[in-house]
Amino acid sequence: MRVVIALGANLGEPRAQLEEAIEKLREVIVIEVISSFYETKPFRVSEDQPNYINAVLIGETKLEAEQLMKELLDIEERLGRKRSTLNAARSIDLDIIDYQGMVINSENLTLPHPRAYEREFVLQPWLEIDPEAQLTGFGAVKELLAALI
Ligand code: PH2
Ligand code: MG
Ligand code: MG
Repeated sequence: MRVVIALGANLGEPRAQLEEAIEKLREVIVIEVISSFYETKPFRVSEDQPNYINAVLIGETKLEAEQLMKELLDIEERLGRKRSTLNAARSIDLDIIDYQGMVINSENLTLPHPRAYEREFVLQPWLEIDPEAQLTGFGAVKELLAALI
């Protein structure tokens, strides 16, 4: 299955943590393309936070979506992620943005990612690696991005 994964970090050594996460993701995803790393301002967070480093990658996985999500959470934990409040600063965040264009609304997983459409820090790197990208239910990534900036 073709998957689009967003990576982000704004604590510790964000670039090194993204690199390390990418190596661990290779255990479950055959990665085809990785975007540049973007330094971005914290978006919709309640307190003062450092800038983020964000990236997006596209690859193929044999895992089902829920299984893949579990693996992402496991990698976050191995990289030392501590969960506190929603949108708190973090050492690594791995989100499934799209899984083969599927729509899922389960207790543990909502696909496509429900906030991707308004996040420049996701749409910009995604467009870089797939100029034709479509966000299921929302439209062309190129147009979603243009609507934001
Ligand atoms: N992640 C969030 C909230 N806000 N802002 C930026 N720039 N980058 C992120 O990865 C990010 C954010 C919650 O996941
Ligand atoms: Mg996130
Ligand atoms: Mg997350």
